[in-house]
Amino acid sequence: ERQEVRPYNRQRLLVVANRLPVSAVRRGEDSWSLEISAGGLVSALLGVKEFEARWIGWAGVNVPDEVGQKALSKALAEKRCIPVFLDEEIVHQYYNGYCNNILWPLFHYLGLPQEDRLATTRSFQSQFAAYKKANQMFADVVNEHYEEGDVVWCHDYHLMFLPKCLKEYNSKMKVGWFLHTPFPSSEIHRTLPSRSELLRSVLAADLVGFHTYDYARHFVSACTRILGLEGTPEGVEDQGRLTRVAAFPIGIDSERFIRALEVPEVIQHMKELKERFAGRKVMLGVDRLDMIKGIPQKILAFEKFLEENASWRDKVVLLQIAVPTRTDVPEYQKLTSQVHEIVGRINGRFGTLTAVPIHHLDRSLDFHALCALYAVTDVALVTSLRDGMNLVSYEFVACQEAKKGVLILSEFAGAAQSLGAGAILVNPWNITEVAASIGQALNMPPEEREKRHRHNFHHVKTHTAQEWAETFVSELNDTVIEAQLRISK
Ligand code: ADQ
Repeated sequence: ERQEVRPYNRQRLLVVANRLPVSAVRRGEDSWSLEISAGGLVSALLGVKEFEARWIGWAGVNVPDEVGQKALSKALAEKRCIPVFLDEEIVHQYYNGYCNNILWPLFHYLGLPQEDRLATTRSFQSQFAAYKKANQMFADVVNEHYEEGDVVWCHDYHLMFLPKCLKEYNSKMKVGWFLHTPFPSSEIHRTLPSRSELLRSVLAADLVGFHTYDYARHFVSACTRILGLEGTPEGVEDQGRLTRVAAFPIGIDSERFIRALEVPEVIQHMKELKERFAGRKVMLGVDRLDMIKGIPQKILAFEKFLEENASWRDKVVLLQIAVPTRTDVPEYQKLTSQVHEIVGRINGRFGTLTAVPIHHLDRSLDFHALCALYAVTDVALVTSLRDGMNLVSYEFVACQEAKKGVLILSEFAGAAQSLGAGAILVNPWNITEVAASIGQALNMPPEEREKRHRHNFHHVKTHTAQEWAETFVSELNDTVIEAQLRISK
C-alpha cells in the first residue's frame, strides 16, 4: 500500500558512508581504475536497487593534486559516486585513529586503548578534533550536492558527527543515521571522553537505526543516563523534539547468491572443490581479519575438536578465508601474526605429508569463488566476539539449498537474533563449547539439518537488503512528516 503512495524509485537518496563502494587505483596523472571494495556495508547497499541513489564518501586514496582530483571525480561520477578528499594526516587521525582505534573496539566491548593513559588522552583529543573536521568535510560535500526533497542517509560510526553538521546547514534536510556495529551498553559508552557530544550529534538526525532492538535500547539508555533526556517507546525526546530510534535488521540480496549457483563457472569451481576435498567434510570461515571476528578462538576450538576426536582427523578440513583490512593499524598486524602462528602449530601437529587440517588464506575471494565455497561447505563457523549483524552467515544459508549444511553462530552476532532458531548458537569465548558444537554439527542427522536450514533459508529469502533500505527510507519520510504535523499543531 505504502509503495503506491511513495514512489521510492523517484526519490533521490544520498548515501553517505566513510568509504565509497569502489576503491580507486591511480594509473597515470589523470587516469584511474575503480574496483568494488569488500565489506558488509558495501555488500548490503549493492543490493539496494530501487532508489535514484548517489554515494558520497572517501575513495580510499590520497589525491593531493587538482588534476588528479578532477579526473577521479569524473571517473566516479559514471558510477554515481561523489568523492570526499581527505589528506593523509586527517586519514591517520580520523580513520586509523578515532574510528578504528577508539570507536570500533569500544563499540565491540574491547574497551578504550590503555597502554599509556596520559599519552592516550592527548592523542585522543587531537583525534577527536580530526574526526569532527572530517565529518564537517563530508557535510560540505553533501550540502553542495543536496537538492530539496532528497533523503540523506548517513552510515556508521565514522559519521556520528554528520547529522548535526547537516542540520546546521539546513534544518529541513531529511537526515537518517544507521549504525552497522553494535551500540554497546551505556556503561561502556560512558567511558568515552566525548560521549555526550557524540550522542547529541546523532540525535540531530530525524531517524536513528540499529540492527537489533537491544542496540536501540542501549542507545536510548545512553541518552537518558548520560544526557538526562527522556526515553520513550518511540525514541528520545529533547525539549519537545523527538528523534525516532528503531531497529532495522539488515539482509542480503539473496537472489544474487541463489542465481550464482547456476553459473557454469561456479558449477566448475564446486566440482573442483569437491574433488579436492573428497572424503572429508568441509568447514568454512569467511571473515575480514579483525579481532572482533574471533578467528584465533575459532581455530583453537577446531584444534580442541581434533585433539578429542582422533577418528575425525583425516576426515575434516577447515578453510579459513580472512581478508586483511586496516593493515596500517598495529593491532591488526599483531592479529595476523598470531593467527599464522596458531595455524602453523596446528598443521604441524595434526598434518600429514599429504594433507593439513587447516587451509588459511589471507585474501579476498571473488564473488563466484565465494559462492562455490559456501555451496560445498558442510559446516560454517561464525564465532564473532561481537558483530553488528554478520552477513557471512546469511550468505552461507542462501547457498545451502542443496546441501543443507549447519551454521555454528556466535550468540554475540546480531544475526543470532534472526538465525538463532536454525543455527547452533555458541559462546565463542568458550572453546570447549565450540569444540563440542563442531562435533554436534558434523554428526547431525539429515532430518534435523533440513529442519534448521528451512527456518534460516526462509528468513534470509524474505528479509533482504532491498527491504531493509525501503523500510528505513519509508520510516524516515514518515518521521519527518509526523514531526512537521506536530509542529503545525
Ligand atoms: P563486516 O564487519 O565487514 O560488516 P559482514 O557483515 O560479515 O562483516 O560482511 C562481510 C562482507 O564481506 C560479506 O559480504 C562477505 O562476503 C565479504 N567478505 C568477507 N571476507 C571476505 C573474503 N575473504 N573474500 C571475499 N569477501 C569477503 C559490518 C559489520 C557487520 C554488519 C555489516 C553490515 O561489522 O556486523 O553485518 O557491516 O551492516
